[in-house]
Amino acid sequence: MKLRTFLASAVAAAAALTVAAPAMAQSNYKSEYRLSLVLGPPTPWGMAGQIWADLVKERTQGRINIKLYPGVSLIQGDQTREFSALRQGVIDMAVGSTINWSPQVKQLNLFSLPFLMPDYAAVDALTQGEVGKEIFKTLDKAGVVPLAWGENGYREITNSKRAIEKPEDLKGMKIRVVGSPIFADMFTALGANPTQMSWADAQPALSSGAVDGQENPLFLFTVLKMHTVGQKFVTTWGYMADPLVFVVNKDIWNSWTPADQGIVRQAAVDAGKQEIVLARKGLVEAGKPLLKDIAGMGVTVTQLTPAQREVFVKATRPVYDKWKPTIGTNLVDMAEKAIAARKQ
Ligand code: X2X
Repeated sequence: MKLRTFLASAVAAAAALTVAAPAMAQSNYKSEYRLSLVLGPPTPWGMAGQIWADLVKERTQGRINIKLYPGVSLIQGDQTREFSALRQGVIDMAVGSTINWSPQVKQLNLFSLPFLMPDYAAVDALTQGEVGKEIFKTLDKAGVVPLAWGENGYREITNSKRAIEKPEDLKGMKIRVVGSPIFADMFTALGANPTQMSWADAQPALSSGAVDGQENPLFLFTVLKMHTVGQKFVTTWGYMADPLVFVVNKDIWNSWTPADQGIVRQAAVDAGKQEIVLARKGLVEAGKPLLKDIAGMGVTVTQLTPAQREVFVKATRPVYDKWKPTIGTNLVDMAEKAIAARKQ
């Protein structure tokens, strides 16, 4: 009788364990995962986060619930601290620009080398090829889990003073630049007066005229109506494009079941693909409709001829050469080869 009771309770306990197992895997799940971004929806960058969050929620039946924190609000807008915060667990996950993480991961300055990537095929040759894999290994070593690539985009220069056709036109112009020192080097080489500040500080600085110009992908020009803060001149010079990277904090990643890890990874890949199409919208179609929209706002849009562009390439070449060993000579060589071999 006693034995039978014992066996029965043992069976019951085992049954309870089996039932409890999937629930237990989730009991260490957080009710909300905090996703950091600089730009929120409706920018392509913000949509990258939104699409990722939506796909994950749907495919995990709500087991993983991601909330967007645009404006890098988890770190009070200080975007150059995002990578450290991610590593430390202040941030659970992020869709971040290579520029903002470059102060901690110097290899990411690769994408900021002036005029390295002449076209979108060159960007893809890097992110979708061996170079992309190499950079993911570096990010993994640096303490985060990289999952997929997205795109902020080609950063074109805008200003309130004059049309820029040659480096001399930038002379003395106060230009807001982003957080990696390579940008200060480039704008100094071109004769401008670069001022490094966060995006949060850049917007009031543009409105008040504290700075004359800035550089960012052109969708941001239209979303923010930059012509209303005096940005009357746009030059498309395509000097660099910043990819976005979808990443998760390591402890958070390890707290998920392998099945859920697979879902989150695939959702990042899918979101990245969709977002890259959004980021290029208006810039890859014949006649570049986005440039027409901007011209329609009363803005002077200058598209450099190949010869004009070449003058900027030459003027910034010393910066390229200076940064190559810092980024890693082998990595830069690998990137140059991948670009030379790209399908156009
Ligand atoms: O600060 C910028 O210019 C932005 C929004 O493009 C980045 O975060 C790199």
